[in-house]
Amino acid sequence: MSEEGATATPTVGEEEVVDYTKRIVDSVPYPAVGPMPADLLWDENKKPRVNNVKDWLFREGRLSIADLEEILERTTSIFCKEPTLLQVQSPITICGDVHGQYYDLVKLLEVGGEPSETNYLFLGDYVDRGMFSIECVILLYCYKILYPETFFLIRGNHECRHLTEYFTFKEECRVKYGDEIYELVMESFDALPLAAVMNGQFLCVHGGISPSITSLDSIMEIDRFMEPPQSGPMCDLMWADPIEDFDNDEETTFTFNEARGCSYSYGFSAVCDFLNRNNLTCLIRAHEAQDLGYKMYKRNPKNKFPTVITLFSAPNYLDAYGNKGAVMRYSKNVMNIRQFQWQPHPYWLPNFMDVLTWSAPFVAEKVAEILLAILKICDDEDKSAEEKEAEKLARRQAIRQKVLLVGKLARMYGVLVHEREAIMQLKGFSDGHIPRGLLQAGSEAIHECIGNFQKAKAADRQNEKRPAAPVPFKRSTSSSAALQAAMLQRQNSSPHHLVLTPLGSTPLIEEDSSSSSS
Ligand SMILES: [Mn+2]
Repeated sequence: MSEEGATATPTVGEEEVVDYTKRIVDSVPYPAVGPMPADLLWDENKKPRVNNVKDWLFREGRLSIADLEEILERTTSIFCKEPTLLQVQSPITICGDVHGQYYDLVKLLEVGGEPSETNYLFLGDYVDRGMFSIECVILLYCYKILYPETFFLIRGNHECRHLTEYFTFKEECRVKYGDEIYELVMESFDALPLAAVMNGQFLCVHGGISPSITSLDSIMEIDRFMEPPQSGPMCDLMWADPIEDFDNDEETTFTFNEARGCSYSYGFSAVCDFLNRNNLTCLIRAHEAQDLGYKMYKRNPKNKFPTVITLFSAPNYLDAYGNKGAVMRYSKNVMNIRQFQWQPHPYWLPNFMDVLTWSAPFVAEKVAEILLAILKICDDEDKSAEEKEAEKLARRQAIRQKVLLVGKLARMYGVLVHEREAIMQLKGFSDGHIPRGLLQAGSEAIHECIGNFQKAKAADRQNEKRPAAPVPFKRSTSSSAALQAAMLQRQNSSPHHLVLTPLGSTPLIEEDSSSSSS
């Protein structure tokens, strides 16, 4: 694919023909070809040159399997040494769900500040749904290797085998790097911490609190090195949500979480109880898409500070929600929400489909059209045939039915061809199946299903649930020595005890819309 060796545009007579050795749309940059060269990736101290990595992945480049294995193994061993409940300090940028939106993650890092100069905490859900999940993992892990003491990642509900297999990440790994890399990523996920306390004041998790967690010590006691179970404290930290009527209902503590099909929904009173008991100001969590990228819940009457804040950092989630992304900056006791808009990204066919599979409906439409034409001819010729009247009628009837059927088929393929992208988006929402009857209902019905935030959210609702066919409650069967050592050590050691140093004064919230960028 070298552009240098291209010859002059060949001509036929006077007419110019397209030269396929040249770039047709030369404003689109060339993708990065081949694995990233080692000297571009590693510096002399064998640390990743993270800006090179960021650019290389941005240009759709890949790493060599060996380099990627090294990144994954080194990151896993760092995670293994971290406690289940991290202690992080401001100035810090806290981020919600990323969901494989690499081009938005690059934007997030611009908005949130240079990781060499500020601390970071990501609240999980790095993978699935978006088509650039492995790129997100690679970039975040490179930062982790570079800044292990200031750049932090905790586990979201998507960081597990069960969901990555049900959604897109496993297939993405298979297509881009192979199954062994997928397994190594899963082992790194098994080692991720589950929660963090920022400045001794804010509890940060992916989902929320749990009826089986009453103190911060009980988070530290969780043996986390495993595929997450379907219930219990570890599950709740990653899956729980605030109840729907959080701001008005002061009675409810915990109810079964219907929307997720597992874990709990927690009410204002449960949160206040937990915060007061543990001398905390606020619960910061992610896990739910927000139109503005964040949501502040009912304030604590004691300090007028929101009891819960949701952060969501995947703008225009699934290319359909039209939402903003947001991160939280916390510095010198001032909280500042920074919103950002979605960025354009390269196009992948759904489920990383190849172009031949994708174009099959075009071929089918044409074949159906040809069949239809032939059958019509047969039908016309039939009129002149000298057969008995009854036989004639029966044959006609049979042929008419075939014509009708093929005609219906042709119409369906027609809709498929013309509305293929909208349909692909819908299939992405509904586990690869097109809702029954939608193809025959035509274009308008299809576009009705892809609309604004509320409509997209409603269409996507079933994907918020924990997928059925639960995996057996299993301990990580890691081959990684670091992971095994960490598991053994945690089994044998008694939990650490936290010393909290509350800052005394109540932090301020600074509303900031000027930092919104396009
Ligand atoms: Mn989530």
